[in-house]
Amino acid sequence: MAAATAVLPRFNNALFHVPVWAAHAIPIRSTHRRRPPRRHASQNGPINRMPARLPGLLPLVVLVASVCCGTSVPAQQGGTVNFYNWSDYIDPTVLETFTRETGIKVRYDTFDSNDTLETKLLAGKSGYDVVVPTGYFLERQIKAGVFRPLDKTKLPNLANQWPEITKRLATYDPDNRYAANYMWGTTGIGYNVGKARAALGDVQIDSWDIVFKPENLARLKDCGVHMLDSADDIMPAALRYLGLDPNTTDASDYEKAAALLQKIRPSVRKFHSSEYLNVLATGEICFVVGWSGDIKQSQKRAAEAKNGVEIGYSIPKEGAQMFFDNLAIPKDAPNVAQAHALIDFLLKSEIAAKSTNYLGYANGNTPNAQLIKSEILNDTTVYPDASTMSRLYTISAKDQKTQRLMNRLWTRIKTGR
Ligand code: N2P
Repeated sequence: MAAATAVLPRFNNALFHVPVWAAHAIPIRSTHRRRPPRRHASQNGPINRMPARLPGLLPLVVLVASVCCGTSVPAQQGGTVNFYNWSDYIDPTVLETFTRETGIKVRYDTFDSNDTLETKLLAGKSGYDVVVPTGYFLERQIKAGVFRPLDKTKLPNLANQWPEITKRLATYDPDNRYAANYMWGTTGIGYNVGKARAALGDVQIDSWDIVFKPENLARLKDCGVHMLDSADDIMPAALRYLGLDPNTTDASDYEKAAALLQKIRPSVRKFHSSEYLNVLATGEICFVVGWSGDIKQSQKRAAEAKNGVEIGYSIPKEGAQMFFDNLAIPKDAPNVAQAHALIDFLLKSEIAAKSTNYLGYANGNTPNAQLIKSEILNDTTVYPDASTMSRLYTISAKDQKTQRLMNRLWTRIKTGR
């Protein structure tokens, strides 16, 4: 179908266009919604997500899918796909629908750190068929030869990908040979509106000042501060705050960022990259430097619990990291056909939109105004407008020496030494 595009009035930069064909797409309605079991990297173990079989409905589902959406329906393949994804990064009904439509079972494991994924990929024989590295990790993992090129003939839904995002991804994966974007987001500030106001007074939480001025973060210490356990997210934020290049390779810049982080270290209760989603929602912590969609999910969870907790997410005005998380197939993946089937499924317009609606992250497809909830599409902290976009920076793969220095400093910061 012709991908004529119309510019949404608010998205007045070259990046944001919404396709006219979106008007023809019909969203899939899930019959039930339940929360994914919370799994941390430490609890990993395969989950067999084969749903109850619905043989009588299957032909109908296939027929509806092929009539309504104009996308190809994968053949009934069967088999298994081993999917290793970030925690809190899937709507479980998406995997159930995939299995129902394709007969392919999904064994699903999660991680909450690129380093964990990288260790497995570099060791080889991970047993995974689809993995989700962030752009700058993808870049060096491609160089290390750990992925198999995508067979694009098996991925018709690549046509749905947003050319602007594909282009950005190509800075990590030249010619987009190895990966397709799944979701993208930002690293910013999540906060409990009431508790933050009580601690800080009526100030706008729109600056890294709240994090990096020790006297500010100290005010939040008692209600609970978490920070991502990710040097690749926190170090660049500190560099940017100091007016330095978040991609610097100058060792003395990293020393300066580390010195800044040491000063706020006493106010951080925990460095952890997935626990905050839950404890921010319950009110056990009041502040986090975390990932946009996880904080959005926390917000939703608190609202659903009607526990009086209101969560805000802010992209600090000094600028924040924009990251791209991507679907790729390890070179030694045991189930290559099933891996392609899963990737293609995740790129379907209605499935990607469903994921975004559930996760609060923007996806790699051209935004579809008919399928993505308007409150998400109009949320400039999820789909940034031109002025927000101009403040976002991206990270590129570091040379080994810089990466080692950063990791060494990070360990020192975390242990408070
Ligand atoms: C999902 C976190 C993904 C963002 N929980 C990290 N790149």
